[in-house]
Amino acid sequence: MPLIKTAFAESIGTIAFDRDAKRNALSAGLIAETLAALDEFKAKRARAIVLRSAGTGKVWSAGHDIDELPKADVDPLPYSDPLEQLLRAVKAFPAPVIAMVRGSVWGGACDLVMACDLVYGDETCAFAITPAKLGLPYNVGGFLNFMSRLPLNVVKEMFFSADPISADRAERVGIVNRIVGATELEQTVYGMARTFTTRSAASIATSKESIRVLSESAPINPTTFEYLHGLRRDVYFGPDYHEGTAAFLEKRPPKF
Ligand code: LCV
Repeated sequence: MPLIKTAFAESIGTIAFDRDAKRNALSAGLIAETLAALDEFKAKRARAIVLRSAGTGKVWSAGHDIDELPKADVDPLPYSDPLEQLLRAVKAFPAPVIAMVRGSVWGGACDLVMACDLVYGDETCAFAITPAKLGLPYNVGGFLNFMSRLPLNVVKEMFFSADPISADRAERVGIVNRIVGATELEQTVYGMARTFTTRSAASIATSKESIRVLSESAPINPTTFEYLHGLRRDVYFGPDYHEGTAAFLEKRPPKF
């Protein structure tokens, strides 16, 4: 069974997560299909991509597939992690990627939405980043993804509380470009995508790549990187990561 649905019309590629049984958790399989779809749309010279859920359920995506997280004592979010590969592919895609969000967005899926170029949601959308619930250390690229978009106090509220930011606040703090009514969301998103198809693809691709390079240019020296890596190791070798992932799998609240 495919884990995503895709469509291509008017030079716009659509990728819809279709794994509702697991609340569109971003498994390696689902991500592999998504990366293949992005490659196909790149070959077709897509002028815009829409990333959405195939369903109309309460959850856009439950984030990283927790069943696939290493159970302990291993970096849970290494550079090679499929979700990290997807974040880089979205940021490198040579046309705008628009997240169309209905329902709640959790963990790494929130990072994915923040990696998209534009985000539109309806009043049911909500956004949570959840390493504090799983007892795991997020990674440097992920922190920078949030810090380059949101005020630090909002970044800290999200990472410390792991609580969802509701639709109206998400618009106020800048997680989304716009919140529109549920019945207008699709036409708003595809209307913006169609606008991109009438503009210079070369100019847009250069703007997107230049903004990516400049926004990611956070100079840190090797000692600082080693220090940050050491902080992360202390957590993923620690007791909380064991407890956080076990609690989820045993369907009980974690005891930190
Ligand atoms: C695997 C799942 C998942 C899931 N993985 O439905 O940001 S970080 O650092 O934490 C990063 C590592 C990350 O992204 O971690 C994942 C963070 N995600 C979350 O914390 C969300 C966990 N899920 C939930 O809180 C609930 O499932 C929500 C609120 C999303 C939906 O609740 P709902 O009551 O609608 P269930 O909880 O009953 O889930 C339905 C099925 O989906 C599985 C879950 O185990 C269940 O499977 P079974 O029916 O086989 O029991 N599922 C949900 N999320 N991230 N599997």
